[in-house]
Amino acid sequence: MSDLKTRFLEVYSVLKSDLLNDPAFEFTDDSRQWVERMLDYNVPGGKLNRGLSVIDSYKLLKEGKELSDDEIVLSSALGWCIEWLQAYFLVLDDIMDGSHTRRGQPCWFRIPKVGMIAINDGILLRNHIPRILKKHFRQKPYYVDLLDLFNEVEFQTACGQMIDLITTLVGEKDLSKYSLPIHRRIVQYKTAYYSFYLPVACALLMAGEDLEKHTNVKDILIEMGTYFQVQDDYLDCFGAPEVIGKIGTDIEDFKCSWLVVKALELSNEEQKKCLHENYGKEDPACVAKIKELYKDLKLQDVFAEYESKSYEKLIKFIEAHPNQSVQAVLKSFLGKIYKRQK
Ligand code: GPP
Ligand code: MG
Ligand code: MG
Ligand code: MG
Repeated sequence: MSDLKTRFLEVYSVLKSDLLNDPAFEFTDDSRQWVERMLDYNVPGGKLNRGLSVIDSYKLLKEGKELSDDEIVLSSALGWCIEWLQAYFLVLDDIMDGSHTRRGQPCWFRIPKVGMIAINDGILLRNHIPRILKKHFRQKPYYVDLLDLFNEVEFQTACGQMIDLITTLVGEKDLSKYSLPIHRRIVQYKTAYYSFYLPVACALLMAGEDLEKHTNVKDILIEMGTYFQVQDDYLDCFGAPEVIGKIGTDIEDFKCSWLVVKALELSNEEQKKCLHENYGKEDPACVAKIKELYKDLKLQDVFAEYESKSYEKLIKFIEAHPNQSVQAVLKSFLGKIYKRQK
């Protein structure tokens, strides 16, 4: 394991212990145990790309200079705030999507003793973020900007989640309303801001930068986040569950996924009929028919083409950026997700 990742994981234990001893609440042994188990189950088990990106980006912005202990702890704490945000979103998203597994284990709400307590656990995870920020950043000149950034991004994500959910109502009446522009709008809001813009924006704030001056960086990151969610949509159907750690539900859930939009674009009348008859049904036979159709339409090849085109386009955008360290930040991020299998 790289040294920074080890340091990053050490900071998790410190943050957890602070939260479990938060003087604003009189913990009992039971409540402390509940929170500890809930955190260990939901926060650290992912790829940690978003969290680690804060440290990586901050280091690159400092032109690769060795970071002081204090800088490592602070950038890790910000990285963990994003991982906490992600845990909060995922706990609730899995309830809304009726998912079964996440990160190779049952979704938190599927644990018999948890059930709908998971909703409150989601709220708790969300409330831990300002507590971490207060403890570590209250005295910093960029504290208000950090709080504002997390608020803005959370709002955008919740709006994205809303349109992800209500679009299925429109689709239920008429699947042919699903289109690439609608898909783009959903994924930009539900995924790109918190997964791509937020980590880099945190690093920029820590480095004393003014976010208003970095709108071009934001545009590139939103583009990258869109590409990332297309990958997520693709893996939902074509990924190996043991590798991605989750079983896809987009077909059953009638989602406006990149795959169904492409399928609608490429289908003849008969294939469209098959889509209309089988998309959005729980019945495994219907799901199998949709997957068959996706294969007949060679969506794997269509995706591979999209993937390499997106990569080329993003590299061009990045290389047009005037600042070399910003270019390095963006390229490092892109390198982590290009052709990902999970
Ligand atoms: C990913 O969508 C989007 C989120 C996890 C944001 C959720 C936002 C909330 C306000 C709860 P997805 O459902 O495609 O992700 P996955 O495939 O991982 O379930
Ligand atoms: Mg989901
Ligand atoms: Mg979802
Ligand atoms: Mg998905």
